[in-house]
Amino acid sequence: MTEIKKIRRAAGEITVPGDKSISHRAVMLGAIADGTTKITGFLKGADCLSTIDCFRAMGIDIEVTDDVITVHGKGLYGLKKPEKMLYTGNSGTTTRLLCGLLSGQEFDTDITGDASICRRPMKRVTQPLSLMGADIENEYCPLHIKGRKLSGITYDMTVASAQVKTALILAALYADGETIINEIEKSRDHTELMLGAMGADIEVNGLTIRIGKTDRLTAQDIAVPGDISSAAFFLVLGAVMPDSDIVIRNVGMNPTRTGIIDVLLDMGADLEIFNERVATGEPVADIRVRSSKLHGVKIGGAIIPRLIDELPVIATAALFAEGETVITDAQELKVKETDRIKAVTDEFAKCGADITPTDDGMVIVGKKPLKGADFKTYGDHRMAMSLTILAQLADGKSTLDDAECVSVSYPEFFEDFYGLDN
Ligand code: SPQ
Repeated sequence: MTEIKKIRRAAGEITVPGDKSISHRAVMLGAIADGTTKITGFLKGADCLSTIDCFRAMGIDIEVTDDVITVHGKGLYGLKKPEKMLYTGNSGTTTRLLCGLLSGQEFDTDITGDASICRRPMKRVTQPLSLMGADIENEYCPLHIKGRKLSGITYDMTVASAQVKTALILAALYADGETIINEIEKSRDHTELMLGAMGADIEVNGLTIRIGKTDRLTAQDIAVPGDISSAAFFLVLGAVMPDSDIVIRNVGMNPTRTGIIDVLLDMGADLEIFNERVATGEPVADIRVRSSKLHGVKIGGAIIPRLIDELPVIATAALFAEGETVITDAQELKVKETDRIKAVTDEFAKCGADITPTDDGMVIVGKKPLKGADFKTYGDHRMAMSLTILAQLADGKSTLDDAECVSVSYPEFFEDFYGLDN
Protein backbone atom coordinates (compact mmCIF):
# COMPACT_ATOMS: atom_id res chain seq x y z
CA MET A 1 0.00 0.00 0.00
CA THR A 2 1.32 3.41 -0.91
CA GLU A 3 0.04 6.63 0.60
CA ILE A 4 -0.81 9.26 -2.01
CA LYS A 5 0.82 12.40 -0.70
CA LYS A 6 -0.91 15.70 -1.28
CA ILE A 7 0.62 18.60 -3.13
CA ARG A 8 -0.28 22.21 -2.25
CA ARG A 9 -0.56 23.44 -5.81
CA ALA A 10 0.55 22.18 -9.21
CA ALA A 11 2.88 24.58 -10.98
CA GLY A 12 5.86 24.28 -13.31
CA GLU A 13 6.95 22.64 -16.50
CA ILE A 14 7.08 18.98 -17.47
CA THR A 15 7.82 16.84 -20.50
CA VAL A 16 5.77 13.68 -20.50
CA PRO A 17 7.34 10.44 -21.79
CA GLY A 18 7.04 9.22 -25.36
CA ASP A 19 3.79 8.07 -26.92
CA LYS A 20 3.12 4.41 -26.15
CA SER A 21 1.25 3.63 -29.37
CA ILE A 22 3.92 5.23 -31.55
CA SER A 23 6.79 3.61 -29.60
CA HIS A 24 5.35 0.11 -30.15
CA ARG A 25 4.86 0.76 -33.85
CA ALA A 26 8.34 2.25 -34.30
CA VAL A 27 9.96 -0.98 -33.03
CA MET A 28 7.61 -3.30 -34.94
CA LEU A 29 7.87 -1.51 -38.27
CA GLY A 30 11.57 -0.82 -37.78
CA ALA A 31 12.10 -4.58 -37.32
CA ILE A 32 10.49 -5.44 -40.67
CA ALA A 33 11.99 -2.50 -42.58
CA ASP A 34 15.22 -2.63 -44.56
CA GLY A 35 17.90 -0.59 -42.81
CA THR A 36 18.40 0.94 -39.40
CA THR A 37 15.72 2.84 -37.48
CA LYS A 38 16.91 5.24 -34.79
CA ILE A 39 14.09 6.07 -32.39
CA THR A 40 14.32 9.08 -30.07
CA GLY A 41 11.75 9.89 -27.40
CA PHE A 42 10.91 6.16 -27.10
CA LEU A 43 8.75 5.27 -24.10
CA LYS A 44 10.73 2.93 -21.86
CA GLY A 45 7.55 1.76 -20.16
CA ALA A 46 6.95 -1.92 -19.42
CA ASP A 47 4.60 -2.40 -22.40
CA CYS A 48 7.04 -1.07 -25.00
CA LEU A 49 9.91 -2.99 -23.41
CA SER A 50 7.78 -6.14 -23.89
CA THR A 51 7.59 -5.30 -27.60
CA ILE A 52 11.39 -4.98 -27.75
CA ASP A 53 11.78 -8.36 -25.99
CA CYS A 54 9.42 -10.05 -28.45
CA PHE A 55 11.33 -8.76 -31.48
CA ARG A 56 14.69 -9.65 -29.98
CA ALA A 57 13.30 -13.17 -29.52
CA MET A 58 12.58 -13.17 -33.27
CA GLY A 59 16.20 -12.36 -34.12
CA ILE A 60 16.06 -8.57 -34.36
CA ASP A 61 19.07 -6.75 -32.96
CA ILE A 62 17.82 -3.79 -30.89
CA GLU A 63 20.22 -1.52 -29.01
CA VAL A 64 18.89 0.47 -26.08
CA THR A 65 20.79 3.49 -24.76
CA ASP A 66 19.60 6.38 -22.57
CA ASP A 67 18.45 8.48 -25.51
CA VAL A 68 18.16 6.31 -28.58
CA ILE A 69 16.73 2.93 -29.50
CA THR A 70 18.36 1.47 -32.60
CA VAL A 71 16.46 -1.22 -34.46
CA HIS A 72 18.44 -3.15 -37.06
CA GLY A 73 15.64 -4.07 -39.43
CA LYS A 74 15.81 -7.34 -41.34
CA GLY A 75 13.13 -6.67 -43.93
CA LEU A 76 9.60 -8.01 -44.29
CA TYR A 77 10.77 -11.64 -44.38
CA GLY A 78 13.64 -11.40 -41.88
CA LEU A 79 11.97 -12.43 -38.63
CA LYS A 80 12.95 -15.84 -37.32
CA LYS A 81 10.90 -18.35 -35.36
CA PRO A 82 11.26 -17.61 -31.63
CA GLU A 83 12.71 -20.42 -29.56
CA LYS A 84 10.03 -20.10 -26.90
CA MET A 85 6.63 -18.58 -26.30
CA LEU A 86 6.57 -14.79 -26.80
CA TYR A 87 5.60 -12.92 -23.61
CA THR A 88 3.76 -9.64 -24.07
CA GLY A 89 3.36 -8.72 -20.37
CA ASN A 90 0.42 -6.35 -19.83
CA SER A 91 0.36 -5.03 -23.39
CA GLY A 92 -2.80 -5.46 -25.47
CA THR A 93 -1.17 -3.54 -28.31
CA THR A 94 1.84 -5.89 -28.51
CA THR A 95 -0.37 -8.97 -28.36
CA ARG A 96 -2.95 -7.92 -30.94
CA LEU A 97 -0.54 -6.32 -33.39
CA LEU A 98 1.69 -9.40 -33.29
CA CYS A 99 -1.32 -11.56 -34.22
CA GLY A 100 -1.57 -9.63 -37.47
CA LEU A 101 2.15 -9.47 -38.18
CA LEU A 102 2.83 -13.13 -37.42
CA SER A 103 -0.18 -14.65 -39.25
CA GLY A 104 1.57 -14.43 -42.61
CA GLN A 105 5.05 -15.61 -41.55
CA GLU A 106 6.57 -18.91 -42.60
CA PHE A 107 6.74 -20.17 -39.00
CA ASP A 108 4.37 -20.79 -36.09
CA THR A 109 4.42 -18.68 -32.92
CA ASP A 110 2.98 -18.95 -29.43
CA ILE A 111 2.08 -15.81 -27.50
CA THR A 112 0.97 -15.14 -23.95
CA GLY A 113 0.96 -12.32 -21.42
CA ASP A 114 0.13 -11.56 -17.79
CA ALA A 115 -3.16 -12.37 -16.03
CA SER A 116 -4.85 -9.22 -17.39
CA ILE A 117 -3.81 -10.03 -20.98
CA CYS A 118 -5.11 -13.59 -20.60
CA ARG A 119 -8.56 -12.13 -19.80
CA ARG A 120 -8.66 -9.73 -22.76
CA PRO A 121 -10.59 -10.86 -25.87
CA MET A 122 -8.47 -11.75 -28.90
CA LYS A 123 -11.35 -12.91 -31.13
CA ARG A 124 -11.73 -9.32 -32.34
CA VAL A 125 -8.40 -9.79 -34.18
CA THR A 126 -8.33 -13.55 -34.77
CA GLN A 127 -11.78 -13.60 -36.42
CA PRO A 128 -11.14 -10.95 -39.13
CA LEU A 129 -7.61 -12.30 -39.65
CA SER A 130 -9.09 -15.76 -40.27
CA LEU A 131 -10.99 -14.26 -43.25
CA MET A 132 -7.55 -13.54 -44.76
CA GLY A 133 -6.55 -17.18 -44.23
CA ALA A 134 -4.89 -16.78 -40.83
CA ASP A 135 -4.98 -19.73 -38.47
CA ILE A 136 -4.84 -18.74 -34.80
CA GLU A 137 -5.86 -21.15 -32.05
CA ASN A 138 -7.75 -19.85 -29.00
CA GLU A 139 -9.72 -16.71 -28.27
CA TYR A 140 -7.67 -15.83 -25.19
CA CYS A 141 -3.95 -16.06 -24.54
CA PRO A 142 -2.00 -18.28 -24.84
CA LEU A 143 -2.48 -18.12 -28.60
CA HIS A 144 -0.93 -20.44 -31.16
CA ILE A 145 -0.41 -18.67 -34.50
CA LYS A 146 0.22 -20.94 -37.46
CA GLY A 147 2.06 -19.13 -40.26
CA ARG A 148 -0.09 -19.26 -43.41
CA LYS A 149 -0.36 -17.76 -46.90
CA LEU A 150 -2.80 -14.84 -46.63
CA SER A 151 -5.14 -13.22 -49.16
CA GLY A 152 -6.45 -9.66 -49.19
CA ILE A 153 -10.06 -9.03 -48.13
CA THR A 154 -12.56 -6.22 -47.84
CA TYR A 155 -13.49 -5.89 -44.20
CA ASP A 156 -16.10 -3.69 -42.52
CA MET A 157 -14.97 -3.21 -38.95
CA THR A 158 -17.52 -3.88 -36.22
CA VAL A 159 -15.61 -2.09 -33.45
CA ALA A 160 -13.70 1.21 -33.44
CA SER A 161 -10.28 -0.20 -32.57
CA ALA A 162 -6.83 0.82 -33.75
CA GLN A 163 -5.48 -2.54 -32.58
CA VAL A 164 -7.87 -4.52 -34.79
CA LYS A 165 -7.25 -2.15 -37.70
CA THR A 166 -3.46 -2.35 -37.29
CA ALA A 167 -3.47 -6.16 -36.97
CA LEU A 168 -5.26 -6.31 -40.34
CA ILE A 169 -2.94 -3.73 -41.92
CA LEU A 170 0.15 -5.65 -40.81
CA ALA A 171 -1.27 -8.92 -42.15
CA ALA A 172 -2.19 -7.15 -45.40
CA LEU A 173 1.50 -6.31 -46.04
CA TYR A 174 2.02 -10.07 -46.54
CA ALA A 175 -1.30 -10.92 -48.24
CA ASP A 176 -1.78 -11.57 -51.96
CA GLY A 177 -3.98 -8.91 -53.54
CA GLU A 178 -5.43 -5.83 -51.92
CA THR A 179 -7.01 -5.39 -48.52
CA ILE A 180 -9.67 -2.77 -47.94
CA ILE A 181 -10.62 -1.88 -44.36
CA ASN A 182 -13.66 0.27 -43.61
CA GLU A 183 -13.62 1.76 -40.11
CA ILE A 184 -16.84 2.60 -38.26
CA GLU A 185 -15.21 5.54 -36.50
CA LYS A 186 -11.75 6.96 -37.04
CA SER A 187 -9.28 5.43 -34.56
CA ARG A 188 -5.61 6.37 -34.02
CA ASP A 189 -3.76 6.29 -37.34
CA HIS A 190 -0.08 6.10 -36.31
CA THR A 191 0.42 2.84 -38.23
CA GLU A 192 -0.92 4.31 -41.47
CA LEU A 193 1.29 7.42 -41.13
CA MET A 194 4.44 5.45 -40.34
CA LEU A 195 3.89 2.85 -43.06
CA GLY A 196 3.23 5.62 -45.59
CA ALA A 197 6.55 7.25 -44.66
CA MET A 198 8.35 3.89 -45.01
CA GLY A 199 7.07 3.41 -48.55
CA ALA A 200 4.33 0.80 -48.04
CA ASP A 201 1.53 0.52 -50.57
CA ILE A 202 -1.10 2.15 -48.34
CA GLU A 203 -3.77 4.76 -49.04
CA VAL A 204 -6.23 6.35 -46.64
CA ASN A 205 -9.45 7.95 -47.75
CA GLY A 206 -11.66 9.02 -44.84
CA LEU A 207 -12.68 5.85 -43.04
CA THR A 208 -11.32 3.56 -45.77
CA ILE A 209 -7.78 2.17 -45.87
CA ARG A 210 -6.37 0.29 -48.84
CA ILE A 211 -3.21 -1.78 -48.45
CA GLY A 212 -1.42 -3.70 -51.15
CA LYS A 213 1.14 -6.47 -50.72
CA THR A 214 4.40 -4.68 -49.97
CA ASP A 215 7.88 -5.83 -51.03
CA ARG A 216 9.96 -3.47 -49.00
CA LEU A 217 9.75 -0.93 -46.18
CA THR A 218 12.52 1.63 -45.94
CA ALA A 219 13.76 2.40 -42.43
CA GLN A 220 13.15 5.96 -41.16
CA ASP A 221 14.45 7.70 -38.07
CA ILE A 222 11.51 8.35 -35.76
CA ALA A 223 11.12 11.11 -33.13
CA VAL A 224 8.34 9.92 -30.82
CA PRO A 225 6.31 12.84 -29.42
CA GLY A 226 5.15 12.97 -25.79
CA ASP A 227 2.08 10.85 -25.06
CA ILE A 228 -1.12 12.90 -24.90
CA SER A 229 -2.62 10.04 -22.88
CA SER A 230 0.05 10.72 -20.20
CA ALA A 231 -0.28 14.50 -20.55
CA ALA A 232 -4.01 14.01 -19.86
CA PHE A 233 -3.35 13.47 -16.11
CA PHE A 234 -1.63 16.83 -15.84
CA LEU A 235 -4.21 18.58 -18.00
CA VAL A 236 -6.89 17.47 -15.55
CA LEU A 237 -4.71 18.13 -12.48
CA GLY A 238 -4.00 21.68 -13.63
CA ALA A 239 -7.65 22.33 -14.40
CA VAL A 240 -9.07 21.03 -11.11
CA MET A 241 -6.46 22.12 -8.53
CA PRO A 242 -6.76 25.66 -7.24
CA ASP A 243 -3.95 28.04 -8.11
CA SER A 244 -2.34 25.73 -10.71
CA ASP A 245 -0.31 26.63 -13.76
CA ILE A 246 1.40 23.82 -15.69
CA VAL A 247 3.19 23.83 -19.03
CA ILE A 248 3.49 20.45 -20.73
CA ARG A 249 6.12 20.32 -23.49
CA ASN A 250 6.21 18.26 -26.69
CA VAL A 251 2.74 16.70 -26.59
CA GLY A 252 1.60 14.59 -29.57
CA MET A 253 -1.45 16.29 -31.11
CA ASN A 254 -2.50 13.78 -33.74
CA PRO A 255 -6.20 14.62 -34.32
CA THR A 256 -7.16 10.97 -33.73
CA ARG A 257 -5.92 11.41 -30.14
CA THR A 258 -6.99 14.93 -29.11
CA GLY A 259 -10.52 14.19 -27.85
CA ILE A 260 -9.31 15.04 -24.32
CA ILE A 261 -8.50 18.60 -25.43
CA ASP A 262 -11.93 19.02 -27.06
CA VAL A 263 -13.71 17.74 -23.96
CA LEU A 264 -11.70 19.83 -21.48
CA LEU A 265 -12.29 22.97 -23.57
CA ASP A 266 -15.99 22.09 -23.71
CA MET A 267 -15.97 21.76 -19.90
CA GLY A 268 -14.53 25.27 -19.64
CA ALA A 269 -10.85 24.44 -19.01
CA ASP A 270 -8.27 27.19 -19.34
CA LEU A 271 -5.95 25.63 -21.95
CA GLU A 272 -3.48 27.30 -24.25
CA ILE A 273 -1.91 25.37 -27.14
CA PHE A 274 1.27 26.85 -28.60
CA ASN A 275 4.56 26.04 -30.40
CA GLU A 276 2.62 23.88 -32.84
CA ARG A 277 4.95 21.91 -35.13
CA VAL A 278 5.35 18.55 -36.90
CA ALA A 279 7.83 15.81 -35.90
CA THR A 280 8.24 12.78 -38.21
CA GLY A 281 4.77 13.26 -39.65
CA GLU A 282 3.02 13.68 -36.28
CA PRO A 283 1.71 17.07 -35.05
CA VAL A 284 3.21 18.22 -31.73
CA ALA A 285 2.58 21.22 -29.45
CA ASP A 286 3.16 22.61 -25.95
CA ILE A 287 0.12 23.05 -23.71
CA ARG A 288 -0.44 25.37 -20.75
CA VAL A 289 -3.24 24.60 -18.31
CA ARG A 290 -4.43 26.74 -15.43
CA SER A 291 -7.02 26.29 -12.68
CA SER A 292 -10.45 26.38 -14.24
CA LYS A 293 -14.13 26.43 -13.40
CA LEU A 294 -15.43 23.27 -15.04
CA HIS A 295 -18.96 22.27 -15.87
CA GLY A 296 -20.45 18.90 -16.81
CA VAL A 297 -20.76 17.80 -20.46
CA LYS A 298 -22.10 14.98 -22.62
CA ILE A 299 -19.42 12.77 -24.21
CA GLY A 300 -20.37 10.14 -26.81
CA GLY A 301 -20.31 9.14 -30.49
CA ALA A 302 -17.37 9.68 -32.84
CA ILE A 303 -15.22 11.38 -30.18
CA ILE A 304 -14.99 8.20 -28.06
CA PRO A 305 -12.12 6.47 -29.97
CA ARG A 306 -10.26 9.81 -29.84
CA LEU A 307 -10.21 9.75 -26.02
CA ILE A 308 -10.94 6.17 -25.01
CA ASP A 309 -7.83 5.84 -22.77
CA GLU A 310 -8.48 9.23 -21.16
CA LEU A 311 -11.99 8.41 -19.91
CA PRO A 312 -10.88 7.46 -16.37
CA VAL A 313 -9.15 10.83 -15.95
CA ILE A 314 -12.00 12.67 -17.69
CA ALA A 315 -14.31 11.05 -15.12
CA THR A 316 -11.96 12.47 -12.47
CA ALA A 317 -12.37 15.96 -13.95
CA ALA A 318 -16.15 15.48 -13.92
CA LEU A 319 -16.06 15.01 -10.13
CA PHE A 320 -14.96 18.64 -9.82
CA ALA A 321 -17.27 20.05 -12.51
CA GLU A 322 -20.57 21.79 -11.83
CA GLY A 323 -23.52 19.60 -12.83
CA GLU A 324 -23.76 16.29 -14.64
CA THR A 325 -21.33 14.60 -17.03
CA VAL A 326 -22.75 11.75 -19.12
CA ILE A 327 -20.41 9.34 -20.94
CA THR A 328 -22.03 7.05 -23.55
CA ASP A 329 -20.85 4.75 -26.39
CA ALA A 330 -17.82 3.72 -24.34
CA GLN A 331 -18.51 -0.02 -23.89
CA GLU A 332 -14.92 -0.66 -25.09
CA LEU A 333 -13.83 0.43 -21.60
CA LYS A 334 -14.93 -3.00 -20.38
CA VAL A 335 -12.14 -4.80 -22.28
CA LYS A 336 -9.15 -2.69 -21.27
CA GLU A 337 -6.50 -3.65 -18.65
CA THR A 338 -9.51 -4.04 -16.37
CA ASP A 339 -13.21 -3.24 -16.83
CA ARG A 340 -12.72 0.51 -16.57
CA ILE A 341 -16.45 1.28 -16.20
CA LYS A 342 -16.67 -0.93 -13.12
CA ALA A 343 -13.25 0.01 -11.73
CA VAL A 344 -13.86 3.77 -12.04
CA THR A 345 -17.37 3.70 -10.61
CA ASP A 346 -16.49 1.32 -7.73
CA GLU A 347 -13.36 3.22 -6.68
CA PHE A 348 -14.79 6.73 -7.10
CA ALA A 349 -17.90 5.71 -5.12
CA LYS A 350 -15.62 4.71 -2.19
CA CYS A 351 -14.86 8.36 -1.53
CA GLY A 352 -18.46 9.55 -1.74
CA ALA A 353 -18.65 10.46 -5.43
CA ASP A 354 -22.06 10.55 -7.10
CA ILE A 355 -21.27 8.19 -9.99
CA THR A 356 -23.50 5.61 -11.69
CA PRO A 357 -22.29 2.96 -14.14
CA THR A 358 -24.30 2.39 -17.31
CA ASP A 359 -23.98 -0.29 -19.94
CA ASP A 360 -21.85 1.91 -22.18
CA GLY A 361 -20.38 4.51 -19.86
CA MET A 362 -21.24 6.35 -16.67
CA VAL A 363 -23.05 9.37 -15.23
CA ILE A 364 -21.19 11.62 -12.79
CA VAL A 365 -22.66 14.47 -10.76
CA GLY A 366 -19.83 16.80 -9.78
CA LYS A 367 -18.98 18.95 -6.77
CA LYS A 368 -19.91 16.41 -4.08
CA PRO A 369 -17.73 16.37 -0.94
CA LEU A 370 -15.08 13.65 -1.32
CA LYS A 371 -13.16 11.81 1.39
CA GLY A 372 -9.90 9.90 1.04
CA ALA A 373 -10.03 6.10 0.67
CA ASP A 374 -7.92 2.96 0.23
CA PHE A 375 -8.09 2.60 -3.54
CA LYS A 376 -7.58 -0.46 -5.73
CA THR A 377 -5.92 0.02 -9.11
CA TYR A 378 -6.76 -3.48 -10.48
CA GLY A 379 -3.18 -3.39 -11.82
CA ASP A 380 -4.31 -0.72 -14.30
CA HIS A 381 -1.84 2.13 -14.83
CA ARG A 382 -4.53 4.59 -15.90
CA MET A 383 -6.57 3.84 -12.78
CA ALA A 384 -3.52 4.48 -10.55
CA MET A 385 -2.82 7.88 -12.12
CA SER A 386 -6.48 8.98 -12.18
CA LEU A 387 -6.93 8.04 -8.52
CA THR A 388 -3.77 9.97 -7.59
CA ILE A 389 -5.38 13.13 -8.95
CA LEU A 390 -8.73 12.44 -7.33
CA ALA A 391 -6.96 11.95 -3.97
CA GLN A 392 -5.48 15.46 -4.11
CA LEU A 393 -8.86 17.06 -3.59
CA ALA A 394 -10.41 14.44 -1.31
CA ASP A 395 -10.51 15.10 2.42
CA GLY A 396 -8.06 12.98 4.46
CA LYS A 397 -5.66 10.20 3.60
CA SER A 398 -5.76 7.99 0.48
CA THR A 399 -3.70 4.95 -0.50
CA LEU A 400 -3.12 2.90 -3.65
CA ASP A 401 -2.73 -0.88 -3.47
CA ASP A 402 -0.36 -1.02 -6.46
CA ALA A 403 1.23 2.31 -7.32
CA GLU A 404 4.00 0.52 -9.28
CA CYS A 405 1.64 -0.35 -12.15
CA VAL A 406 2.19 3.18 -13.55
CA SER A 407 5.42 1.75 -15.02
CA VAL A 408 3.35 0.27 -17.88
CA SER A 409 3.02 3.66 -19.57
CA TYR A 410 4.63 6.30 -17.32
CA PRO A 411 7.48 5.03 -15.09
CA GLU A 412 8.36 8.56 -13.84
CA PHE A 413 4.76 9.57 -13.13
CA PHE A 414 5.13 10.14 -9.37
CA GLU A 415 8.44 11.98 -9.78
CA ASP A 416 6.86 14.36 -12.31
CA PHE A 417 3.72 14.68 -10.25
CA TYR A 418 5.40 15.58 -6.95
CA GLY A 419 7.88 17.77 -8.84
CA LEU A 420 5.01 20.15 -9.59
CA ASP A 421 4.43 20.84 -5.89
CA ASN A 422 5.77 24.36 -5.51
O1 SPQ B 1 -1.97 -1.79 -25.21
P1 SPQ B 1 -3.16 -1.76 -24.32
O2 SPQ B 1 -2.92 -2.58 -23.09
O3 SPQ B 1 -4.43 -2.17 -25.01
O4 SPQ B 1 -3.32 -0.23 -23.83
C1 SPQ B 1 -4.38 0.74 -23.84
C2 SPQ B 1 -4.02 1.77 -22.70
O5 SPQ B 1 -4.89 2.23 -21.94
O6 SPQ B 1 -2.84 2.11 -22.63
C3 SPQ B 1 -5.78 0.16 -23.64
F1 SPQ B 1 -5.96 -0.45 -22.57
O7 SPQ B 1 -4.34 1.52 -25.05
C4 SPQ B 1 -4.75 1.07 -26.35
C5 SPQ B 1 -5.97 1.86 -26.78
O8 SPQ B 1 -7.05 1.72 -25.90
C6 SPQ B 1 -3.61 1.32 -27.30
C7 SPQ B 1 -4.02 1.30 -28.72
C8 SPQ B 1 -2.99 1.21 -29.78
O9 SPQ B 1 -1.82 1.55 -29.53
O10 SPQ B 1 -3.35 0.83 -30.91
C9 SPQ B 1 -5.34 1.38 -29.12
C10 SPQ B 1 -6.47 1.44 -28.17
O11 SPQ B 1 -7.08 0.17 -28.07
P2 SPQ B 1 -8.21 -0.31 -29.10
O12 SPQ B 1 -8.73 -1.58 -28.49
O13 SPQ B 1 -9.24 0.77 -29.09
O14 SPQ B 1 -7.62 -0.52 -30.39
